[in-house]
Amino acid sequence: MNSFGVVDAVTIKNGACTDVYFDRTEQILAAEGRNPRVTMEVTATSLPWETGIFAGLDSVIALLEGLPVDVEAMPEGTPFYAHEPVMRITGKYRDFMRYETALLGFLCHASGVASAAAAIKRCAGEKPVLSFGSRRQHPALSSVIERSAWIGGVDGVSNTTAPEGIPLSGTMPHAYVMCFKSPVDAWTAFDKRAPAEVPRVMLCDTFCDEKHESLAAAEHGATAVRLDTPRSRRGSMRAILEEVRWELDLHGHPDVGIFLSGGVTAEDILRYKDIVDAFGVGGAIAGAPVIDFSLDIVACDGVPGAKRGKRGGIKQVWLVPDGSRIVLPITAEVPDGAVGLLERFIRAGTVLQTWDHHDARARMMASGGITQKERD
Ligand code: PCP
Repeated sequence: MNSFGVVDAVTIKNGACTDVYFDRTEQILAAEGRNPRVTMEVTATSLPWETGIFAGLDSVIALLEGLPVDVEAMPEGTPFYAHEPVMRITGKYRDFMRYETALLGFLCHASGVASAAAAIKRCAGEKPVLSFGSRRQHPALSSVIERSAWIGGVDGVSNTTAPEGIPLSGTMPHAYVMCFKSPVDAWTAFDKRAPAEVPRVMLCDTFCDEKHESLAAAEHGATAVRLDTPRSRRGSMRAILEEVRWELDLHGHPDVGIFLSGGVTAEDILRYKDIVDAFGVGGAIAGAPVIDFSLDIVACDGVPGAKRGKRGGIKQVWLVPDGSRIVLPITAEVPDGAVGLLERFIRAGTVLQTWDHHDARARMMASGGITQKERD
């Protein structure tokens, strides 16, 4: 454990980051000489949206590599539905049981962020969505959050620890503007000093009315104005946005875009996307509800069966040529032309596939991603 309260990677890899009931179970099973060969599947029985986007597999593979287990899973970026197994692990139970806590944590969190990002991006359509929310979670999770948001389809992220190749976005905080005598001084200095490739998105709500600050920013080099209007001032955000757009157009700045941030939700995006050019989304992505995955035995010493509430037997999720999906026992006949979504990633502890977050994002994009907005 380091000084920030972060459990280190070695502790996780050793299986020491676990729930105490696994310690007790392990000891008693060993004393009783029990260690059945099991297959366990990861499923969610309900989702925050009709579809989820699977993420976090990279960490699970790193966790299980070297253990005497086989692992099949959906590749990262694959959409999934409730009751579909997204992963299965086969091996002697005591050889991997204590990793359940960490592996579910990896999948529940990353898939929750990726699913929220995909749902929000679907609402925004062609309008860019940027992940601004790493500050809403423990900083040790920043890279995971940005990676998952990228897999879910956001157009850029703000945290500098994001994995390689993910575009970084963000220009200035309110504190920057307050370091100058006036917003105009702040924008002018930014325009003068910031690298040429950084968009001139000027923050326009620090002291004054959004309309007047936006006009001033447009006259001092802004390519877009960012409105982060405090909740206490948002009588009607729609009216503020329309007024800013009107005045910018009236004064010869139709090309200056409007960027909205500050507590933006999927509903806000649907409400304002006709007038807003890009969105910065924090908590609605970084603080997304986790996917409620569980890991359950579905076969024990060759006998199919599961606990109450779960479906027994080893399964495959088939994508059939008409685009529909079906979950069948692994022993069932393969539907004509169907492709199995669970692929082998580990055989007897050896990792068989490599990929990265860009591959996962491409898979999500090609699949069509989230298929329905938030359920009621
Ligand atoms: C931060 C940033 C975005 C916010 C966070 C996104 O705002 O400017 O607008 O997170 P959210 O969607 O959860 O609100 P502030 O914390 O107000 O920081 P600053 O004034 O420095 O921009």
